[in-house]
Amino acid sequence: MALWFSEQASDGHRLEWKIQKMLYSGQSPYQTIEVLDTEAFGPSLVLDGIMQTTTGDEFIYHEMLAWVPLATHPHPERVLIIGGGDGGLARDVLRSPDVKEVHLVEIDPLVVEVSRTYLHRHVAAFDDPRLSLITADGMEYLKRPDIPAYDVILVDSTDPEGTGPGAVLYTPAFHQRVFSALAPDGLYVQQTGTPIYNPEVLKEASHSVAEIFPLCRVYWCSVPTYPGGFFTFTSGSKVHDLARPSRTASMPQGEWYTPEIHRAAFALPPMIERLIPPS
Ligand code: AAT
Repeated sequence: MALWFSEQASDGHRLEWKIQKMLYSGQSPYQTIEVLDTEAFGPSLVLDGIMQTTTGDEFIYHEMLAWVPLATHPHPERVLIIGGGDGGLARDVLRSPDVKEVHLVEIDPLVVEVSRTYLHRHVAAFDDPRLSLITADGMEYLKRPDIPAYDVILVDSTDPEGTGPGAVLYTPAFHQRVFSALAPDGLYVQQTGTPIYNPEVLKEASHSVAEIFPLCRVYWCSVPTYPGGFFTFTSGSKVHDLARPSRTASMPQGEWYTPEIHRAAFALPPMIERLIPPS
């Protein structure tokens, strides 16, 4: 009989994945970690029972989280990633021109180790000399007195619901720390989930970011892996408007991102506009 992994999207809706093989199962101090070889999308990382990234559709999320801000900032040389221990986001950040240095702050070294073993499509960045891996909680890292000013800060974290370590990254106190750690024309993006089922994550994060940053914009892409499909990112910027990018043509050739997709990503349905602050 076939084995299926099931994730509850809401009380009356769930997503199921046909599993070819359980590749890894373990427990870190922060979360349960599984790698499942799915029939649809290949090796995939599951944390605390929630599908985080798959080999088959990871490019949509990672290209959009990396390249929308990097095409907007005129000279993004130093980038901070919080979370993202699978390496997929760092890989795409390092594919962008101008990026000289990436600091990846991941709380859970076991996610990095397991990803390096099983998620071959994700992990090339760990061998790139421009990447520094720092094992720390993102909030605690930003409290360090000696950190440099970043051009771009990206949060690629687990969702804030539940008991996982991601919740702190959605608080106004964290957004204030991000603002302080950015250069005078720096910009910030964080994943804010699928508002079809979890509208409060986008609502609360976007209002918090808009209180602190002069510009707050929300954009989206479509990710089959995440329940609801319609997946959002919330950005805060000091100067540059992510909806009016200056360098889209210099981004690498991807599988999802294009200059037109970049601009189209800021067109939002009324049900989303109603949740977020006016821009
Ligand atoms: N690249 C897509 C994968 C993820 S996993 C998110 C990572 O964030 C995990 O490895 C987790 O350990 C790390 N993380 C969570 N909280 C913190 C924290 N406070 N500081 C540093 N790292 C943290 C994201 C998928 C998005 C899923 C959408 N549903």
